[in-house]
Amino acid sequence: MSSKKTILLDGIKKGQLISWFATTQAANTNTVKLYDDKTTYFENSKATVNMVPPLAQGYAVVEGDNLSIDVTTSGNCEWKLNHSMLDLTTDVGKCIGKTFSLVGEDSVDNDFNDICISISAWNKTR
Ligand SMILES: [Ca+2]
Repeated sequence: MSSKKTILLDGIKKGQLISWFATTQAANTNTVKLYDDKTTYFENSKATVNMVPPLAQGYAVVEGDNLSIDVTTSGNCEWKLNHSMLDLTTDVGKCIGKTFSLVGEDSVDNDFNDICISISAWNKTR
């Protein structure tokens, strides 16, 4: 048995510049895929309790719509995922981007270090 969940990164849009950092600290083989309807930005797997090296890190300009993340674990438990999407704002409150954070638990000890993903997205001005 394995568990796969998909999260739509609604709020991060085509044309924004994104950067990402993802890692795992898990005995199971955990996989993260970041993609939209035009391209896949990365799809990597890790199966080690060492948090380094990271699962993935990089940047891109978002090419399509419906930017999404798939997280898959080879373990026997259903993923428990906590995630948030926040506005990046100017000093007067204008929204100029988003930050997305996710942590996940793939087993029963509830340390929520089995997956960790951070994505920042900024509006491109030209
Ligand atoms: Ca755990």
